[in-house]
Amino acid sequence: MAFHVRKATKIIPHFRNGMRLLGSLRESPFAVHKIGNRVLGFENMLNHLSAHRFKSTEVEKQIDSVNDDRDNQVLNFPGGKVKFTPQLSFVPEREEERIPCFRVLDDNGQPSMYSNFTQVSKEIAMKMYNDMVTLQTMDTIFYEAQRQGRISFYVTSIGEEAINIASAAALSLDDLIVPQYREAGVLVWRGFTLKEFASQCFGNKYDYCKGRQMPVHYGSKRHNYFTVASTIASQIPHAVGAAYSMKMEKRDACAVTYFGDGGTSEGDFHAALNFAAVLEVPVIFICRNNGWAISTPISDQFRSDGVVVKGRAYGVRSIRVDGNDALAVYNTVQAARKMAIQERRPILIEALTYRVGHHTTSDDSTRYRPVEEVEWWRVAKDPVSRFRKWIESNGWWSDEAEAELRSSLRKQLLEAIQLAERSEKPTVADAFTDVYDVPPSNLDEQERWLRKTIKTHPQDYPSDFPLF
Ligand SMILES: Cc1ncc(C[n+]2csc(CCOP(=O)(O)OP(=O)(O)O)c2C)c(N)n1
Ligand SMILES: [Mg+2]
Repeated sequence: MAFHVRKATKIIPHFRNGMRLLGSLRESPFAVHKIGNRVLGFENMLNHLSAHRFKSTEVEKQIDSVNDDRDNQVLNFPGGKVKFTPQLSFVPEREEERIPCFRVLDDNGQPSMYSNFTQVSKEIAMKMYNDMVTLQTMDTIFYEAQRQGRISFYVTSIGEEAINIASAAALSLDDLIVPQYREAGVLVWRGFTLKEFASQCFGNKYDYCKGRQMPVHYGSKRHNYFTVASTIASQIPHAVGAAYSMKMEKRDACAVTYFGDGGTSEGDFHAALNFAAVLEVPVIFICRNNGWAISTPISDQFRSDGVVVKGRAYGVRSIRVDGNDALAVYNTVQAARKMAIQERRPILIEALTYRVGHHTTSDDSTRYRPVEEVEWWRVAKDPVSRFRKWIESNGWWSDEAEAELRSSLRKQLLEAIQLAERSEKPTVADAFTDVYDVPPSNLDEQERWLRKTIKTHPQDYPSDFPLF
């Protein structure tokens, strides 16, 4: 302890002197410094000292403009010229007009005649509808299975089908998905089968995670879909890191991360946006602003005009879109992807929607929000029926096709569930593998304890888990 105190008292004055030196250097932007035979300006010196970073055009522009301050009406400050003003005025906390929301289809599924949207082909539109109904049906049946005690937990995406499916439709399989937990539809779009969904929820031996995760924590390397992280917002910086590596490899792809309104209150969201802007990486941030973070309404989450405005604070191009309009989401994500990849820049999308279901099967939302509010969104704002009206008006869909699709999906899902339920569970040994190359001694010890406990109390151990 004494050692640490002594060391600290020695270090602090050096630290202070260092800071003073940096401060005085900052005050004199024209100061020059010698390193070896090279004479460097202050900004160049900082650049020289900083760790190597992948080429970033913005930063270079900034450095070039530092010594070019000839007009005393402006301050030539890193980042661009700043005009002086004699007015003492603060930047308002929000604009009077809220940021508008991009929409293509109205509530009756009719496209706005003024919208400059890109038409989707019949083939894509039919797959979008098919997959939205698949997600809806899957949610209904897995939810019932949880209520019957057959699986331990479930999360639905009810009300958010358009964000799930239309965003996935606008992406390429090469784009890496870094999800939260309410985006199973992206996997539906990418071809994760009903059997794969059911195996994960039942934690059987076909589950890629071998039963070591809660239900709905899907992940699939084959589908370029990172395993679900339900530690809120922790996935957002991961997506930025992945996008940075894609930039270095000059890949024709981007990283796409999803999160909720609640996630934007975590530090990880802010750090991620800032890193993404500064490093200029091809990442799309998709915020599903569904009004609630479990029982916390957005009015208790932030006082800004939602999430879209936060992009500007970090220098991230942003847009607000109607998350219940599949055509608007599709167009938005398609345009965002193009900009992200071609211009190597992050894009923030705030999709306005509503969480129609309870937060999870562990929640009862009637305790904290009016049932009428839920009903209004469920009936008047349903994204699936809005899209259906549009495909019907194009002559692509009928009542018969609808009945056939829903009954076929129900049958396939019930079969998938029965199969997953009957399949063997992973072994006890699997609980201890896949993390360490050589398991540490404490893990071996825990396995021995577990096996001993099972031997001593066999009646407390589920009989369908093989020991080896
Ligand atoms: C770091 C962290 N804090 C708290 C929780 C508990 N928690 C689980 S979901 C959730 C709300 C998230 O809301 P939001 O981000 O809006 O997503 P939504 O569920 O609405 O899709 C919270 C607080 C958690 N999982 N992780
Ligand atoms: Mg939310």
